[in-house]
Amino acid sequence: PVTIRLKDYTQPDYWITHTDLVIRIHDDHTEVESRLSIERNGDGELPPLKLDGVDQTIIEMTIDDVAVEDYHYEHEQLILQPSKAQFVFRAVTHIHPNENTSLEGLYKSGTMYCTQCEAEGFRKITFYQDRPDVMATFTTRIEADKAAYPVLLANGNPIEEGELEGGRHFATWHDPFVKPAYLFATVAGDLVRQDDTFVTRSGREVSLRIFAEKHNAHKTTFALESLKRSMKWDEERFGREYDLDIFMIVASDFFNMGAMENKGLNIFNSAAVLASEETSSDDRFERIEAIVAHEYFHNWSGNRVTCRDWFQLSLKEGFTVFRDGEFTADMHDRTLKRIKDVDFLKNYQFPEDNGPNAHPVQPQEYIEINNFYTVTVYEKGAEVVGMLNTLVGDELFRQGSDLYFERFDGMAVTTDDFVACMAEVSGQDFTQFKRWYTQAGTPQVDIEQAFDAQTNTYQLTFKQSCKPTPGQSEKQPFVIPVRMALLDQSGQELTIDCDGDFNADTQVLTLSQAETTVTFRGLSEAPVASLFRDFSAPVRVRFDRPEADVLLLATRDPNAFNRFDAIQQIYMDTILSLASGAFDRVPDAVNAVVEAALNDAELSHAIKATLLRLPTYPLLVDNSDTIDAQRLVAARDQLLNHLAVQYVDQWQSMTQSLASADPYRFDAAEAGRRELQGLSLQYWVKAGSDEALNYAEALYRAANNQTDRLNGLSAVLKSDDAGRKEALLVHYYRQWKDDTQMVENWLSLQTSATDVSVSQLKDLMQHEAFDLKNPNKVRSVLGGFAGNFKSFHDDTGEGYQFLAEQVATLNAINPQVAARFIKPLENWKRFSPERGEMMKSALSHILATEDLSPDVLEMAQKALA
Ligand code: B3K
Ligand code: ZN
Repeated sequence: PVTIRLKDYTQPDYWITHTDLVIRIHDDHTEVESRLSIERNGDGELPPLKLDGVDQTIIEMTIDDVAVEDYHYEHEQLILQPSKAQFVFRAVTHIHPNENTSLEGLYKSGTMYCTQCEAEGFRKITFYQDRPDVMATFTTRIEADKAAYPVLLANGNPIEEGELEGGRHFATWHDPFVKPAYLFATVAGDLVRQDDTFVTRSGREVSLRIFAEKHNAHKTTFALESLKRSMKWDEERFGREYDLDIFMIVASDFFNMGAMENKGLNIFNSAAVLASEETSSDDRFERIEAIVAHEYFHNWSGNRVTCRDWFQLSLKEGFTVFRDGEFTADMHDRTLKRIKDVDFLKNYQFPEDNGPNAHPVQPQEYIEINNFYTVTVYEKGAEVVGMLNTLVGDELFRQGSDLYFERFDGMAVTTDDFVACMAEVSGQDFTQFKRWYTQAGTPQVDIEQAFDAQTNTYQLTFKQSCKPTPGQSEKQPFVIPVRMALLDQSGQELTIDCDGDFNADTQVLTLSQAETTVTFRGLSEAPVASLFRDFSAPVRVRFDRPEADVLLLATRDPNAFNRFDAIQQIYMDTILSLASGAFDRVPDAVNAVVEAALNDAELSHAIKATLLRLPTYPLLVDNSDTIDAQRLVAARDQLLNHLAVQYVDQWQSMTQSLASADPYRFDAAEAGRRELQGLSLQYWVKAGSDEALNYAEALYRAANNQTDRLNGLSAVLKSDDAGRKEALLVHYYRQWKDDTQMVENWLSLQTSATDVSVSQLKDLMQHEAFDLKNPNKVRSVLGGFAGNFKSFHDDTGEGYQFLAEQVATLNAINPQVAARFIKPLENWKRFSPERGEMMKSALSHILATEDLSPDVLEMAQKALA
């Protein structure tokens, strides 16, 4: 396999200005006829034309209607020599969607045909310059049997439809907006649809349609409502209006990721779009709303303005994640959204940045681009955009965004172009800031404080450093915005007067040196610094300070995010100290913060739940040097038990008082109530009474919505009552076996919410509900298991080998999905040597597999390096 490098980027030799496709679907093959209007880029001698193409049988090729005889095919490219600078290349090829288990290109999902082209799937449909800087208008005609595939869709606006011989029919779509091939989509199926309309702010009426196979058809309303909210919000917050006459979403049961922003025709993983209160938990509702918004927002940040090359992926993904985050914050609860996002970042991105696959937000090289749709490119990328927002302020950020969309509309550009717009509107120089795009690794900020009662001054010294990452041994200092306050002993914010680079309007102190000392004046007593409020920069902070300071923040910081952060720090230190043997019991400080949270009448239910939840295993692993996995499990359990027993009366009364018989409503307040009830119930059950278990079972059985049902069921699954667990799982499957999303949940509950052994996993994979060709099912079982810290890291280590075997099998079916399951093994160096060896040997097993795809090869090689 070849390594592609950013520094080798050159423009293509030819442009494709218009792409005309006819796709003829037949049962045993699909015929694709393409007419590409091609133009030389530049002048001088005509270079060869190189078109990407894989898994196609060539039937016919012409240039300006003359048959092409002279061509060759190497390294997955068709190479031919044009004799003119402008011509029409026509190709007729055959492909086999029914055999396409990679779910990339055109493939069969259940009863329908659909496509996935990002990043490089279009080359599986027709020969093309399959790169994002080649942008064309598209006309797509699709033909299929009318009875089996009554619905025929493609990008753009519908322009014609009609009957054909032999019971077939066709539809033609035209997309007037230039786009790269990765945004192409087409769908043929027997689909049910739900319609609506949206009137844009300039008064254009847009038809909205959501399509699903019949078995999924009753679950589209919530996504449609989410779509309308997204369209309105993007007009108001970012001034972005929709452009085509129609916007469509199609739900597919077989899908490699969450969803895809194809122009005017988004295709979604069913699990990321279909919702009903009976089958979707509150978390799922929120996630669906966010994904619908995310894909819709791509219409501007991604489609109208796209990426020059795949190294610029974060240009669209980081920015769009930032945009969908703002949307969710506006729709629900800003602090809660921030807490969840940061938790996600620390759980997934920090470990990535701290492991063998660490890469910059703008990677410098790749073998398989699909491996770079990572939490670094997406979530850290969004943090980087967020820091730009923090540095320029909301108003200038909006101006910069407007400038970006205007200046680059219809173009394929770079992250530099984006930052340049922010620099231009603000007059700030972001040269140093751009290191966030090019340097991998999470910076660490070490902080020291000193108070001088003589001069009434307080000093903070910040030292930043960043550990080496693969290929980058030296790091230059980052620009780090520190949103901050100084608190007095009652938690009141003091006025800041200092000699640092401090912006009084935004309360942001900006660090740009390796070491910075800031002196704060006019303080009669030592303040407590509340730093990195709302997580103003994606850094690790080390600040050894008196326990009293941390307790003040954990109980009184008016910034709820920092309060959460301080409590998490206390939980984390406690668990790690219990695991290492430094503590033999839970310290009083924990009781103090838990009691403060439990008794705080001002807190919303949702925030209270976040304050009472213990840090997850990935976070604990990421914060310790070497891990003895089972001691960590015991330590976390010890704290959980302690809290369960110590506050059992509160857990019981909270569980009972938070019950509600009202009809289900999904909104921030109700979701928060259910979340806190679920958490209290878990603690209550953990304290060990039958009364609690009976309550959990009753909650499950009486539930009229999936959140309550899962709250009850998860509490039971965490208990030792094997008979009850089994009974509820059998009941669940009987009740819901015809509902795809519910079956996926059922699979993942058994692998993630309770202890599970490899032999149980093997049985589960033999169950009628399982299908190795279906990524959602695979994720439910393997993903659930790999995230089940206690079971995955059990003493035998057989889970590692089992996962490796599955990766080897999946490699031949769906390389993209297979490669994702290498991640759970990649941080083997952080575990105790014996365990690390077992994980490593599983990785070696993967690497020894025959016919490894580039996807799996790249990930396994890196993990072992
Ligand atoms: N852009 C797609 C992801 C494509 C992944 C290709 N392996 C979804 C999204 O980020 O919106
Ligand atoms: Zn995206």
